[in-house]
Amino acid sequence: MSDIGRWKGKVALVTGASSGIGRALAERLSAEGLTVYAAARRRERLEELAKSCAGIVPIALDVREEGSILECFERIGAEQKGLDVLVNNAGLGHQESLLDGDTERWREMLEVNLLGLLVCTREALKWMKERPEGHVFHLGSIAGHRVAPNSGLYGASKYAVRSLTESLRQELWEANLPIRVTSVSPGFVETEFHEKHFKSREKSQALYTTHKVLEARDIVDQVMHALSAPPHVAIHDILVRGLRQQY
Ligand code: NJP
Repeated sequence: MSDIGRWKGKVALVTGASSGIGRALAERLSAEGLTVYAAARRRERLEELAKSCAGIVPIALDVREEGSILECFERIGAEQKGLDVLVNNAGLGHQESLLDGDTERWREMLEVNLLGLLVCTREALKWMKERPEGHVFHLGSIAGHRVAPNSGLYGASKYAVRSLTESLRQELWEANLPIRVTSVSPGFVETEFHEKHFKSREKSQALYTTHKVLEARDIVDQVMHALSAPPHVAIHDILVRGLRQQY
């Protein structure tokens, strides 16, 4: 039977919690009684969030800096002696052509969407092993399921996230660890993502009028569904799009 109650009192880390899906997830997990370390670079946003939600602990994190990730986990380890849930949500998608794209923007996508996710996962697992049950979530993308126009390196990074999800599952199986891993691949969700993607507020707003796109809480519902599944049930791969999203 599904049971979110068993996570009450447990500890979660959500990366990219200063906006969009990450913020909504931090709010929901704290409402379910978890202590949530809400991590991102924009600290003032996190502090504001912590003021309105008991159980949220703001923590500065730049996933492009290994030192910053290590500091974050040192603090969680010192304060909690373990970690039960990791949500690798920090991510971004610049629209950069493969023909003449900017190397620094390619690098940022690779470092945030992939390297940061890898280092956070490795460090989290050290603490999760101390717990009777653990769950790692990777925020992937529908762009990791089919090659869409202009998805370029962003799509490639999200294909890699799916591949890493399965590789991690296999390694956890080999190690006989009671830790589940789930990749959640959204279609269009109204957050700050598209404004950065298009470098234009108008274009992002125009996208949201083409059909009823997903809301951050729709993705939160998917995460909660996988988290609350009984311990022997591993929901591995979730793809969710708005009903009227064409591709
Ligand atoms: O986007 P947004 P979403 N270090 O822009 C953080 C995937 N997705 O919620 O550091 C640490 O509102 C940034 O924090 P800050 C997408 O690929 C989305 O939609 O303060 N954190 C912010 O909190 C991503 O993996 C859609 O700037 C860093 C967060 O990331 C996930 O969903 C569709 C960071 C981004 O919040 C959440 O994106 C899809 C760094 N260096 C997949 N750089 C969609 N929205 O339609 C960024 O298929 N962040």
